[in-house]
Amino acid sequence: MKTIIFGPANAGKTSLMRTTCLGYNFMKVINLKPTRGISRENFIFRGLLEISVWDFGGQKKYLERYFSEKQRPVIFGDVDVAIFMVDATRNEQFVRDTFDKFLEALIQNTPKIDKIYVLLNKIDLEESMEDAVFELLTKNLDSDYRQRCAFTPVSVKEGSAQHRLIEILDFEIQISTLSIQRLTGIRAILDNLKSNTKANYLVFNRPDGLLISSTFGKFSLEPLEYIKFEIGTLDSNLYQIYQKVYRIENRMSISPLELSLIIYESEENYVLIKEISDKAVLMIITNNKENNELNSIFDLFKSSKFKELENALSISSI
Ligand SMILES: Nc1nc2c(ncn2[C@@H]2O[C@H](COP(=O)(O)OP(=O)(O)OP(=O)(O)O)[C@@H](O)[C@H]2O)c(=O)[nH]1
Ligand SMILES: [Mg+2]
Repeated sequence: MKTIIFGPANAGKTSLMRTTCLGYNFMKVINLKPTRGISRENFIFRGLLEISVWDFGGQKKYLERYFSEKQRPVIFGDVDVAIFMVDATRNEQFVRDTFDKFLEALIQNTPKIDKIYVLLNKIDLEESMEDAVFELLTKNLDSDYRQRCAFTPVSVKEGSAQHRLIEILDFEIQISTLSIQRLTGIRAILDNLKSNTKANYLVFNRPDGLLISSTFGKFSLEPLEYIKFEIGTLDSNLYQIYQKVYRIENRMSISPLELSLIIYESEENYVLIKEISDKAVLMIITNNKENNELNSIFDLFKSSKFKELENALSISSI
């Protein structure tokens, strides 16, 4: 699914892409360099939808190239999701000119595109003039173009831009038959696991950290829609220590992948975190603290149902 994130320099396009699709936090993208030309990356969004994100460097020298006769069809053809992003602190005619050229090139090369998402970013800043920028972009805009555009004031820093992008891509999941088939398969396995153990199961995708499916219902259900499992939780020096202990005991070394289960304990239940290959993380919340509940979960890891879950998740990453 071709997803383009277009707009003038410094709008926050790369920051949005990295924080949403790679699960980075804002601090990690604060020192990004301007994107040089086009950067294309493939992701499996939410473990369900294959997306190819085209992130465009917005400096003037690149913009001219994108609109050239030669590049237009390649760049603006066959677009599935179109996002135009601007820095809402910049109320400049140049931004409008770029928007006009963008709309024209997009609609000419992908006439069927019926939603164009326009993000007015950086509203966390005091200098943000999102209302004026909205005026700038919509004044005397062709009514057909206007109808296709959905404007949203957002902030990558505060997270609302990521929520908007997730909402946009979740909508695409819901209209993709293949994604829905994958989802139905995974959900059926989780429900089956639950019926054997009473625990609740949640599967999170790597690397975006978003929920793929759970025994609580739809992934887009509040309050789980935007929740992110921070994979970093599993990264610690545990493996190093473990390896040293192994050496003391003169045993063969073991790969970090085989250290893949963490158990937390609360007053009322256990929370188990298990890595499923490098594609997903399974969280299990037990219903009680009885030993046989834990034992049946351990049995499950060795069972064919668990293999089925692994397979279902790896199929979703082809
Ligand atoms: N305050 C604030 N700063 C932001 C926000 N989003 C991005 N930035 C900052 O804006 C700067 C530019 O962000 P980028 O993501 O590199 O912008 P870009 O649109 O990819 O820029 P080009 O690649 O040159 O086209 C970075 O310093 C970001 O940290 C936001 O919501 N609020
Ligand atoms: Mg960039």
